[in-house]
Amino acid sequence: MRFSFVVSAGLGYRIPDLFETEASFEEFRSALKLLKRHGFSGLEVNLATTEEKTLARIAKIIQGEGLQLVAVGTGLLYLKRRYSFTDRNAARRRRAIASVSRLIAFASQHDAVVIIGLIRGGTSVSSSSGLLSRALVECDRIASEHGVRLALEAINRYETARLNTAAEVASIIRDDKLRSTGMLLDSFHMNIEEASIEGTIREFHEMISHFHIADSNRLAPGRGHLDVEGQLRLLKELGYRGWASAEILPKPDNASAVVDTASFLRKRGFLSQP
Ligand SMILES: [Mn+2]
Repeated sequence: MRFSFVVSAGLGYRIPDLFETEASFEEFRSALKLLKRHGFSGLEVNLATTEEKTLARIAKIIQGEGLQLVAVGTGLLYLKRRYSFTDRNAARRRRAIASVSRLIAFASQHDAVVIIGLIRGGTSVSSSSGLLSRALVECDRIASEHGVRLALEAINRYETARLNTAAEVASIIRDDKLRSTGMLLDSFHMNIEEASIEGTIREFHEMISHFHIADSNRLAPGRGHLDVEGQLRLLKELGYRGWASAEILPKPDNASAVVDTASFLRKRGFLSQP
């Protein structure tokens, strides 16, 4: 198991205007330098843009800093642009799928997974679950054409009305025969939805294609009351070989979030000295 850190306009190392202003590209570069210095080898971004030129520029910075892009999040397409797989408006559904498709092509150049999170839509249930299935089947087909894995995230009920638990994610993957789609488990969401976090990891570990770590309050591990160490030991014991990304609130600030996460992981032998 290897460790990465989210850099985005929202969670993780937060740059509010990320990839929207000139200055934000320089700040992005500084963020990567800090991650590298603290021993992280991977990075996860959440993208609201699918513009070729911007994606190429992002890739160049990541490469220049010697980090690996391990996951591309798509939730900002929903949060910033209101694109969703379950929108009643067909044009917006098309735009959601087309945008994810472009990010799948981008991810394929980096061996990164593409996260399917809030792009499924938020807490209002205004459409049939058929729309969600149709979009997932199409994205799964596009992903398989590109040799990319999708990571379908179980997200808590306060953020979305659909696929809140690992069991629900597992069912849709099986029922819709999604061959390029795995599961994304997130400590923070599991703590809200699952009867047992360890039990969930044990039951579904073979389907996990990406993992998010955070403590109970979504701060760095060790700053809340979850046994994040136990979760990581269990993943390791079960042979999980993917990435675990810190997706945490940058409190009190970005640098402390990185330093606290790195020192938690290093003290417990998960991260080696940089
Ligand atoms: Mn997450």
